[in-house]
Amino acid sequence: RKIVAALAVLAVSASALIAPAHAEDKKYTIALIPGLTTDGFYITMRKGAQAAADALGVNLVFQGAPDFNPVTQVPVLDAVIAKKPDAILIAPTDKVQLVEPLRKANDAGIPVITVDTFIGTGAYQTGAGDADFPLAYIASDNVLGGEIAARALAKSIGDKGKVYVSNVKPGISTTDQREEGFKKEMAKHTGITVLETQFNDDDANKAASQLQAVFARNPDLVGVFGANLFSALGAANGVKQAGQTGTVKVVAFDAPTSIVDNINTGLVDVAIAQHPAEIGYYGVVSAYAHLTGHSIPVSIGTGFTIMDKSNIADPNISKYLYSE
Ligand code: T6T
Repeated sequence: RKIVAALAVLAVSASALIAPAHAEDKKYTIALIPGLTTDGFYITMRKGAQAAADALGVNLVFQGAPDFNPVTQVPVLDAVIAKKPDAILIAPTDKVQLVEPLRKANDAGIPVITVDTFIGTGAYQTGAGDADFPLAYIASDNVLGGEIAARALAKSIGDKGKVYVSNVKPGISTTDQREEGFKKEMAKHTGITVLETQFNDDDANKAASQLQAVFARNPDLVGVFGANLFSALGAANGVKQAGQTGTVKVVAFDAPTSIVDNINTGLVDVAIAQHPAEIGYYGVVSAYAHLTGHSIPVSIGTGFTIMDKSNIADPNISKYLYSE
């Protein structure tokens, strides 16, 4: 009996010895839930995530809703949680409304990392508040992005006149922060008046009609900041439809391929490209590092590339245009 017991001990210790090697070999499944599926920003993020997944031998699942809306994103999240992936990367579509749905993932033992947008205040792993449970936040510095946009717009309008922000809707961390940074910087430009923000629900057509309505009320409007891809495309189209190309200056956040034409024709002065592929890549790398027992940074800041007429033809700049 002693021999049997000794063999059992040996077997247990041998399996303990080889267990870590097996853990490293495990094929992890990481889910990426974008803000919406039909947006070049998230399509590009997916490419970066896939590149990292291929390099690490991870199975990447990309599942999202067709519009940027917590009402459609939460059921997608629930479906993903039910499949028990090893980790979830998500761009939450609302700072508050995604807290409880994401806590379900966390309670089920699925590590959560947010990409692009955050929940709560975005300060994670602090032990404070009820939305600090995600392990990490990987994104652009959106307050800084708003400041960059304000400086670019101020420069293109000669530091004076009326402008406004075309934005998505309140409650989205990224676009709220861009507006905050924009207004903070514009407060230093005393010759510039920032009119009331127009919210378009991520609908470019709505952003275009709003531009025309604001222009009708303010014929001395000189500029607009489109705070994300659809806000910017829509505002630019509104400027074109109002026959104000070059007179009403447009600074665009995000860089879909169509921005190239808009820059070349002078409809858009400056586009601020984010680096969504970088966000996706480091999202997967962070999740993998965590799953394989390594500590990860609680926040990773990714870069911007500023595009205008002078540099848009340079391949080192145009490589940051989003995929479609
Ligand atoms: O600007 C990006 C993203 O950063 C934001 O959170 C939502 O809008 C975009 O996806 C662009 O449409």
